[in-house]
Amino acid sequence: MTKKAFIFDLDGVIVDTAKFHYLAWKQLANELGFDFTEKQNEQLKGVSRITSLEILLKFGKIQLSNEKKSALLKVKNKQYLGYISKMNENDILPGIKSLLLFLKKNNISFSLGSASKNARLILKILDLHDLFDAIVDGNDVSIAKPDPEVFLKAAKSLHKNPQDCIVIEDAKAGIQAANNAGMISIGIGKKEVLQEADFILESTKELTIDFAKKLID
Ligand code: B16
Ligand code: MG
Repeated sequence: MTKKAFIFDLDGVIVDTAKFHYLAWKQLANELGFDFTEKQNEQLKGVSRITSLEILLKFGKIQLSNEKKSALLKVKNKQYLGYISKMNENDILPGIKSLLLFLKKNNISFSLGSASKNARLILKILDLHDLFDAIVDGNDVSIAKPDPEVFLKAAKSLHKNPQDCIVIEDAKAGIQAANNAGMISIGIGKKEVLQEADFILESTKELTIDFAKKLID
């Protein structure tokens, strides 16, 4: 049996919830009186909910009390939950389900390593929750990516050494977190954003079983 294990990010790797985060943040920005572009949204990927709001408010040059910030986080999450409740198994990104089933069948352990506090709910909506050997999400960590905490906790849950863990990530902050943890990092997305990754794939379609086999050999 291989010593290696996989750690999957959620948003942008298992499912494209990034578009829903963007819509909900954009709506909030518009309500606060400024616009929010897709390019600006790149900086929110992979970072925690509160850090996302702080980055957004900086774009809008707005300062708010902590009380107002928590009220806005609730509004944004409500909006976001509205979008994700309409998802189903068809929203799982290409190649992911077959890869997870392959890993399961071959006793290769895998965990989730996500910044999202909605991660468990999303995995349940996608009917993937029970496949995972461990789930570490935004409720389990105190320091956001690029800090390695989330991935180190995932490795610990899987009883694996960091250097034997392969992290699949779509965000710059997530690749940095994987590298900071001393893990193998696979970036899904644009080269310009993910240049620090050990391997870069354009989309999850390239995350094939053959590619996974080469990583664990
Ligand atoms: P929530 P990941 C991250 O998930 C998202 O990429 C990031 O955009 C979001 O702000 C963060 O989760 C928190 O999400 O509001 O659902 O708690 O990419 O680490 O799976
Ligand atoms: Mg992500």
